[in-house]
Amino acid sequence: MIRSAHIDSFARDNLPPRELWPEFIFTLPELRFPDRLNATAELLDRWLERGHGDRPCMGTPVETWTYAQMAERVNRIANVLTRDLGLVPGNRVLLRAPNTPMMAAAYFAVMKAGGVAVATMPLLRAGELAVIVEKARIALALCDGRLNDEMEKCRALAPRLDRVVTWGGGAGALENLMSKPGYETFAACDTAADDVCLIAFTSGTTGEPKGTMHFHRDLLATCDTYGRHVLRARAGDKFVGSPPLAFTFGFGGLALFPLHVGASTLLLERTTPEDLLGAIATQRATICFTAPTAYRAMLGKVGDHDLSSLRKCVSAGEALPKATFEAWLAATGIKILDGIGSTEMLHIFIGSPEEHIRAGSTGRPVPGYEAKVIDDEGRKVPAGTMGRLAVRGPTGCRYLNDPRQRKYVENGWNVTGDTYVMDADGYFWYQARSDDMIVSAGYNIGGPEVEAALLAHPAVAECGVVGAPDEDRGQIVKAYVVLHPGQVADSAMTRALQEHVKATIAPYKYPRAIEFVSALPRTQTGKLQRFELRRMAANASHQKLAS
Ligand code: 3UK
Repeated sequence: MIRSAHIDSFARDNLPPRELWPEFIFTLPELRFPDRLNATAELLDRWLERGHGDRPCMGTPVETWTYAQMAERVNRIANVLTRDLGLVPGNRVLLRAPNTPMMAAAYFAVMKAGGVAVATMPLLRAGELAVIVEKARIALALCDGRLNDEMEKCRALAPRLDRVVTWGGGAGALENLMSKPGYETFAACDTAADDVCLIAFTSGTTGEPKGTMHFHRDLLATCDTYGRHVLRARAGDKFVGSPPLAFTFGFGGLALFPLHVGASTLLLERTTPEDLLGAIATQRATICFTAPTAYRAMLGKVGDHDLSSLRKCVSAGEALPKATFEAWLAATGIKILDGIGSTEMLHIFIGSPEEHIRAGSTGRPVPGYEAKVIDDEGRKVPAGTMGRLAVRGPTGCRYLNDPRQRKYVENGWNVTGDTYVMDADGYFWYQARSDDMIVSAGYNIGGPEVEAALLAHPAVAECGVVGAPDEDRGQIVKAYVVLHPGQVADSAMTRALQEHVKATIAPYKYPRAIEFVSALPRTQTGKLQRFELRRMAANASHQKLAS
């Protein structure tokens, strides 16, 4: 084993036992990492050594930090952490902020100092923050002053959180500490490639959140697989997007991938479809990371904005319906790169570059990863057969002290909880989350397939499809539909949508029940909350039985 730089061994001590780790694969030559590796040194400091210091690195619509400025802020924060706040390698640091350059700088500073960054979504409340503080044994937090109220409430609930240092909006204690002379340089902690540098909590829709632990080398591995082989960004690119930096989709897409190629990133605090479109147009962004719903919501307004700078669009978090892919291509000339990733795997592990895309499919495994579809016993099923998705590669699941490790990792493979079909050409077709499959009169039906069919109807803006309890069929397919403005939610519309689905996919999959709603319940990472729709559907069925 490589010598760890961690003095505080909590993260290492709470890794799952070795026999429960997934198998890690490093066959690509670019994945042969040295034993000693600090992700911040690789992603940021390297650019200064190469004379790239004056190039733009991170910005907002009103200011831009160069690589040199970013590196200096990171050094100053790292000095504050180690000299003023007593951080020793291995200590966890909670980060709480909207997407801003300071949030990114704090992330890189914690890792540069050998600490473990635990970033949290801005919308989390004190009770949820306290669970994270307890699970990851956190004594120190860096927080954007504007979000400090909830942080202080959290401190009352979780007394082990000893110190909260804020920046911006108000006292700005962090800036004061950062301004000390001599703090502009900082030698990166000599971390091992397999020292933990990040604990990312899952935005789990049910149950306690799980902490997923990632090593310094994992951050580079995702850049050298997805970044290098699928995204293929260039130094001149300007990234933009909506996912929070606390979500690994956002951390990869808005921090790791741009820095890995020396590009720049535009961080937005508000990311409505209008905000995103406006930012792309006025700031001339070239690569956009967001969720399928956001692409759908932007579609209606694409004509009002100059998107000529845009050259790549990435979609993840949920399946990208074929109708959205095609409408976006027609409107912008860009083929959206769909890709499935997970917090456990750090980032995207299946997804194809533009020239290999098959609309409606997630794509083929990212170079460096292997994927297969397995049955309930873990045996590989033939092409064309539905089953559970299993993957392995240079990154993988290591939960922080959690019995659910045994569920995610089977025989060295990461089992994501998704039902997939692989076709004869090796393309992976998403069906549903495994526990979301609808079983109606003996048929297995994936809600997303019905959603994709409904979305191809011009009246439909958004929809969610789940199983509703039914006496005769066990479950029936029920659709919750948000119509475009001006469309009428009546029985004629219900029939029209049902006929449309029957004409698009196998008729037995059509939604026997349709309910029109004004909005769909979503998680903080933008995912449809199917359990909430199922709860609504179950309530509605019970009411019907009772009446
Ligand atoms: C689902 C998808 C179909 C799937 C994530 C990119 O979403 C991310 O991480 P989470 O831990 O959720 C993982 C689960 O989300 N999913 C994600 N992408 C797709 N389903 N098509 C897709 N393209 O159920 C997966 O198991 O929140 C995504 C990068 C980093 C991430 N953390």
